[in-house]
This record gives sequence, C-alpha cells and structure tokens, in this order.
Amino acid sequence: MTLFHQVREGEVTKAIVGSFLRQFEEYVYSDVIIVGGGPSGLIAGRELGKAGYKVLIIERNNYLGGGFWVGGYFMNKVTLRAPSQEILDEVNVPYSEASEGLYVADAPHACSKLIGATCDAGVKIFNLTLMEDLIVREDNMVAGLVVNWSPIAYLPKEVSALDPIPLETRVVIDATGHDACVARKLEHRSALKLTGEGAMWIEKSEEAVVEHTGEVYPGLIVTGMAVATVYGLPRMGPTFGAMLLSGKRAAEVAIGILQQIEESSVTENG
Ligand code: 48H
Repeated sequence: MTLFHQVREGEVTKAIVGSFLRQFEEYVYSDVIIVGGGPSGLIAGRELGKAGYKVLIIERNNYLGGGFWVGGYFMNKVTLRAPSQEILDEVNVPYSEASEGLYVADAPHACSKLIGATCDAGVKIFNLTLMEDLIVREDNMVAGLVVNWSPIAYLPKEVSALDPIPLETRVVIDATGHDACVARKLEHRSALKLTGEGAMWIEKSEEAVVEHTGEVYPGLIVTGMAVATVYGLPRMGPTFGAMLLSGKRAAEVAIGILQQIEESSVTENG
C-alpha cells in the first residue's frame, strides 16, 4: 500500500497536454482579451468575469501581478489612498491606516489575493505569451490579437523564426503598464499618438488616470499606467489605488461596448 495513487509518467504529460490544448482551443474566441496581468488588468478581468463574460489575460511573464508584488524601492508594502482600500476589502486583504486616508498592505498578500480573486471569477490566463500585434478589421475595429511564445523575443532571430498566431476577441484591454504596448502598436501605424507619461505628482495623477481610462481606438481600452503613457498624465509612484479603480472603470467601459455589439447584431439579424 503506497501513500499516493499509482500513476504512470506518460499519464501526467497527457493530463497537462490535453487540458492545456482544450482550454487554448476554447479561448481562440473570447469576449475580452486583457494584455498584462498587473493590478489594473487583474481587476478588470475579475469584474468582467463576475459579469459573466469570457475573459482571457495574456501575460508575457511566467507569473501574474506585474508591479504589485513590491511597493517602492525593494520594499514589499503597497499603499492605497481612500476610497480604493475598499477593493482590498472585497478581496479580503488586511491593511492598516498609515495616516488619514492612506492605507498600507503586505504586497505579497494583496497581489496573491487579487490573482486568486481573478481566477475565481473564471478568467483564464495564457502566460509566457507576448502580444505582438493586433487584428484590425473593417471600420478600423480591433478584432483580436497576434501572440507568440514570449521567450522567443529574447532569442537571436536565427533560432527564433517562429510565426505568431491570431486570437479573436470583441474587446481588447491594454493593461501593459508604463510601456502601453498595445496602444504603441497603433502609434507605429500612425493610428494613435501617445504623449508619454509625465513626472510624479500623486495628488493629480491618480484621479486623472481613472478619469481618462476608456476606449482610445474602436475596440481598444487602456487601463492602469498605460493611461498615463497615452495621455501624458503624471505618474503616481508607489501607490496603487488608481490601478485598481482604473481596472474597474475599464471593465465598465468594456461591458458598454459589448452591450452595443450585442444590440447591433440583434438589429442586423432582425
Ligand atoms: C504580454 C505584457 C506585454 C506584452 C507588458 O506594470 P504593471 O503592473 O501595470 P499596471 O498598469 O496594472 O500597474 C502599474 C503599476 O505596477 C506601476 O508600475 C505603478 C503604479 N507605477 C507608478 C510609477 O509612477 O512608476 O503590469 C503590466 C503587465 C506586466 O505583468 C507585464 O509583464 C505585462 O503587463 N506585459 N504582457 N504582452 N506585450 N507588455
């Protein structure tokens, strides 16, 4: 009698391959693809998942969380200004009040709870996956993404001539942080102009990032630090409230667009 059930090595591999391929095939079509699994992308995903949409997060790293694992410098404490600590309450993260309206939480606890809450909402994750390009169809509407296995970006071209593959979706959310990689792709084609983020000014930046979160191009929403990069807004340094509230706002905007798409397809089909 052994402690563990007897399983052959090949069965382990088959379980991984089968489960991965079934999920990959299912998510070739989705309602929303979020590029970037940092705090803004995770919250946007959680909200959309809770609302019943089929959501995929594309993350180039092997791990989710982006800059949310550490606060500032090398210190793993994150700060949030009121009222954004309410989102920590929603995902059961403990925190303390450092000064009036300023809250501090353990970054590993906050980040892992947020990742868990996003997965619990039914959001699926393709990690080690790099957004390379967009699918843009008639009416200049974003209709999907072109992705590749991210390690190939770090290999010399001679050994990495791998073609990417397309994934279809109805709405794309750029949650790639400071780089605003998705919006940047449109800038390369002169379809969008990015201003570049401004110097730090916490008081001004957080409000502005949440306010400017929205659709920048038909079918493309920006959230989190990508908003500051697109609109030239000041950065906020090691405080994360705007990332969480911007993620919520991005989900609301996405739901509005998805509802419009539904309504127009009902009208077209009588
Ligand atoms: C797939 C990609 C690609 C790509 C990037 O940086 P993040 O944490 O982004 P936000 O906006 O959710 O949060 C920003 C916050 O962490 C921060 O940096 C703050 C508040 N700074 C203020 C300041 O003043 O400095 O996460 C972005 C995620 C990362 O996990 C990337 O790996 C991923 O996006 N990503 N994934 N394809 N092309 N580009």
